Formats: sequence, C-alpha cells, structure tokens
Amino acid sequence: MRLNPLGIAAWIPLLVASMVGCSIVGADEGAGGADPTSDPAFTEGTNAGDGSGNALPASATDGKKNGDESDVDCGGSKAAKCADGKSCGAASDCESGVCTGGKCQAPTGTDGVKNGDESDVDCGGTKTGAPRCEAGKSCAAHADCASDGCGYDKKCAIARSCAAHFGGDTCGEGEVGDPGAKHESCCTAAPIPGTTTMLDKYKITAGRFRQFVERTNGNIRGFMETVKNDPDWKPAWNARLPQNIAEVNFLLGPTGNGTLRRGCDLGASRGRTYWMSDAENKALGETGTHPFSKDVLDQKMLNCVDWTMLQAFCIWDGGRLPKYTEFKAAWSGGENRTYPWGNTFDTSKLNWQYSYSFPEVYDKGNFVFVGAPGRFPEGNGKNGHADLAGLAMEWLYEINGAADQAQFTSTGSWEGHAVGANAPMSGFTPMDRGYWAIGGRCVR
Ligand SMILES: [Ca+2]
Ligand SMILES: [Ca+2]
Repeated sequence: MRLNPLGIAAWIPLLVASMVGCSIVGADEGAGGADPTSDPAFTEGTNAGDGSGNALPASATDGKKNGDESDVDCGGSKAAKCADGKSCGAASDCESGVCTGGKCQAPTGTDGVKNGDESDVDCGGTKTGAPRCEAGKSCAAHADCASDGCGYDKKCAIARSCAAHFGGDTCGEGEVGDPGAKHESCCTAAPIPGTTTMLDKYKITAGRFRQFVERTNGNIRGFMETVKNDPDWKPAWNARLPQNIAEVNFLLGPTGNGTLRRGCDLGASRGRTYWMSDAENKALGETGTHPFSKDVLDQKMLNCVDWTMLQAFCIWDGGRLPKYTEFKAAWSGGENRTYPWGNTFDTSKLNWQYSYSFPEVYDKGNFVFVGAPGRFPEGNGKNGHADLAGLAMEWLYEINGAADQAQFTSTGSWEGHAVGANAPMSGFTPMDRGYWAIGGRCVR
C-alpha cells in the first residue's frame, strides 16, 4: 500500500474534532454532577483524613483492650485479627477464622475454614493436617493437589498432565477462542459402558506429554525407576527411556537416525505435533522447522511417540494404556455398535482423510490435519469418549514382550487409514515405532 500525504492530512481535522468532542462531554458531566461525593477532589480529601487507609488507629496498638477489640489490640473492626488462644466474640476476630468457647482456635484440617497454609477449605498446605485438594479446588503449588497438578488457573487439575492450558483444558468441540467452543480438561475420563473402569475421553495431547517431560526434566527413566512392582511395567523397559531433554527430543524426533519412526520429519512429512524450538530441531538434523507455535501444537494430539514412552506417561499420570477389550467396549457402547456413534459409517463424524484443518492456512504441511482431541463430538461413543474412530490409531496395552512388539488399533486416522468395523487391532508392531498417525489415551 502506498502512503498518500494528502490522505494523512485529511485525517487530522477529524482527529482534532474527535478530541474536542470528548472534552466537551467531560466538562458537561462534571458541571452537572449534583452529588459532591462523586467529585474526585472530595473523595481524595476524605482519604487523606484517614491517612493511607492501611494504618491502624492508635487504639489498636495501645496495649489496652478497648474499642470493639475482643482481646488486647486484636479482634473487632479496627485492630488486627487475634492469634490462636486469644479471646474472641466472633470467627472474624481470629486469624484462624474459628472462634470456639470464646477463644480463637488453631487451624485444623477439619474446621470448615480455609486457614493456616491451606490452599482451599480444609485441603492443601502442610500445617493443618488437611488432605490434598480434589480437582477444581484452589491451589498454590502442585503439592496442594491430590493429582499433583496445580493448574495454570490455580485450580487443581484432574491429573498432573492437564495443569497447563494448551492441551490441558482445550479438549472438546470448537477451537480456542471460538465463542461456541465447549472445552473441558483433556484428562476427563468416563466409564467404559457396562463397567466402572474409567477411560480418558481424549487422546493424549502434545501439551500433556510436555508436562510429563517438564516435570521429569526429561528424565523419564529416572521417574520409572522409582515405580516399583507396577504390574503394567517391566523394569527391563527402563533402558528404552530417555534421561534428559535431548534424549526425549531424539525419541520424539524425526525419521531416520536408525529409528523406526515414519512420517515424523519436518522437512517432508511435516506432521509431528510435539513442538521443539528451531535450535532443538536443528540439533536433531531436521531440515525443517515447526511452522506453528508451541501453544497451537500443544493442543493437538501427540503423535510420533513410541509405545514405551506412552505407557510410562500413563503410569505417571495415574493410569496405563487401555487393554483391547476396554477400548472395544468403549467403542461398542454396550450395544454392539459397529462404530462409536452407531452402525453406519459417516465421514462427517470423525477426523479422517484430511477432513479437519487447524489453523486453516494453506501449504503449512500436515500439521494442520492432525486435530486437537474432541473436535468431532457427534462421533463420540456412548459415554462421551471422543475420537475412538479417526484422528489417529491408538497404542494398546497388549504386548509381545519376547518380540518387543505391541498392538495398536486399526481405527482410522486423519490421513485416511481405514476405519475398521468393530474396532479391530492392527496386529503387533515394534514397540519402538513412532508414526504420525498413531497416538493413544489412558485408562485411569
Ligand atoms: Ca487496643
Ligand atoms: Ca481448615
């Protein structure tokens, strides 16, 4: 666009007229104000008479119980709140917020008040004996939460992988920022129909896995070495796990380097959703970069992850990968459904064959087609499990340990893998494989 000096000049009179107009309106309002307390000068004068507004009156520090104090220089409306054991007439007189038998009580984990170092009522903190807080309660630190995940919004997350915003509570219908978006925690689980077993509604996002990496500082092996006697884990697998961020990046990284990954490079395939900085990608020998921000990609489903790291992730997050019978039961809905939504295949109900794209831009690679979980709610299963069909195939619990192979579902993908009727398995494939159209979810 060319700048036109005449055009700029033409704006100046308009701008001046606008400023003058504002000024006149302001003057009119001031002159017409009948209530003197609405005048700024009046308010300031009143405040000045009280000092800063924070200082206590002399009576509150005079060493005498006077005014409406409940004990010497505490309680009432003017003085500080009273320490434990001081006299009180009401809960509001006490630091603890508890006045019983005329005395301020020490905070406890069962007094029905948020006190001591609790982060919410009778939960969190370390000093009142309160338990950790359930999901949705206020928190200041991860340790305040039963899930060990204090969210970005200072509320306890359902599971610690969902403490961040992007990829943490951006699952469901619509995109972030859409007025009609219906999002919830990506760690929301629902019972498998006919059972009490809880299966995550959503496939694991890149953002959830990033929490895992950040909280362990990339030493996933070190974390799993602390997990003892877990029936879902074999110590022999620890050697497969990364011990630092660079090793995580390598294992989530591009095709090549002697690995079994496919579709995971950024130069040609351009569909790997775990964001890495340009420097990190370059260190892996990548010729390409991630064209979208971490925040955008963290919302998307994690792909190019091998079975071992995903099982470790689910254990860290309080669960494990689903067994085939569990996945299939969620799919069939207890009604022998051929597809999660019913018996007729319907391409409008799933992320399949490039039917989804976000961000909607041209020629930015396959990243756009790998969806965030839950964007096709009409395809949900009976109990709300999303993307059972489509988006990506899923790693399952079943392994052939002797051959180092694991199973995954044959349930379609963004790319267009066939959606098998009745949720078949694909058959065993190496546990070390990473693929752009395989992800997973957890049972918890
Ligand atoms: Ca006093
Ligand atoms: Ca309490």
